[in-house]
Amino acid sequence: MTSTSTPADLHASLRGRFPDEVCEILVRFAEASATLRDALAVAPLDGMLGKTGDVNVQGESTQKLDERANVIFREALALPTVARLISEEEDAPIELGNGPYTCCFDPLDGSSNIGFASVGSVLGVYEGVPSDPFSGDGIRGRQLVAAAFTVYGIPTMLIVASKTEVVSFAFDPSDCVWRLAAEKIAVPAASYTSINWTYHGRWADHVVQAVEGASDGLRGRYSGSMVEDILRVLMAGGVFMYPEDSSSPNGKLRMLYEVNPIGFIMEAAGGAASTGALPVLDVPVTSPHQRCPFVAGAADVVQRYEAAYAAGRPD
Ligand code: AHM
Repeated sequence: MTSTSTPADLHASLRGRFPDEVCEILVRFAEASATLRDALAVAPLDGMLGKTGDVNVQGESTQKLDERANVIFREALALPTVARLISEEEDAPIELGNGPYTCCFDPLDGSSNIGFASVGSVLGVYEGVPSDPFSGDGIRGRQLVAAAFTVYGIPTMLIVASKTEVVSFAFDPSDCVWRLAAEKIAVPAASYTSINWTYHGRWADHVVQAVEGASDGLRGRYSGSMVEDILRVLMAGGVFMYPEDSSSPNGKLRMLYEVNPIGFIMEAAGGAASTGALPVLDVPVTSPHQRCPFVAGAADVVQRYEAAYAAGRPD
């Protein structure tokens, strides 16, 4: 379904699906995404491609656009209803106040593709996070009340999920607004398998069996930007996998602002998201940048992965 959408209409499309305060957070995320889209579009012309020379808390070289994106989202999401922000680009949580929500974001996902291919942004909105978030049992993905991600490609897409529904918006550059593109998105039957096969030699035997079992009969597509690969899985069916390997024993992707928001969106679209052993949304997160293995997509394919993983796993 297509309909016109002004910024107010974006808010109206989200109202009814979310409390007003969550709508406001999601609208801010959409507006910040539009700002970042503009910056990405002219980056080859204005000296914004390339590295800063700094290394972030993950040990990765920071690019100029990573820093720019972080500032854009940090400023946009600093609302009175938000108690803290947790960003991939910040060492520690940014404490803001006593609001009910904790916003976790990856300002620029797929950094290695900046200037070459699609990149994106990811947001998770958590509720009920204690004032000392990583004490005790930590945070769980089940505390998410909303999640969203943007893919800066052609088209530029915004995907937004509540616990029960996934909707998409496309950015219309002719008048710079987000227009409703699709409602009630459901992961279709599997088509594509999305994984970095060059890591095959680093996988344990049970991971090899699980990856090959899940991929059986599917066609390979992998971009190096999770957001792009996840958008394909959501719209065209299949599975995205970033399992543990000998170089990354807990996988690469971070739970609070990558794995959990995407897992929440997959479950809301009727799919599934797993570490291989259990749903990602049930894993306790006890540090801001905690990682976990990640398999997300059509429920039957994820179940196939889990079954092969359990059967082959050493005791
Ligand atoms: P980033 O936060 O540095 O962009 O890393 C996350 C990205 C994902 O978008 C993508 O799925 C993955 O890293 C690709 O990693 P690899 O190059 O190991 O396949």
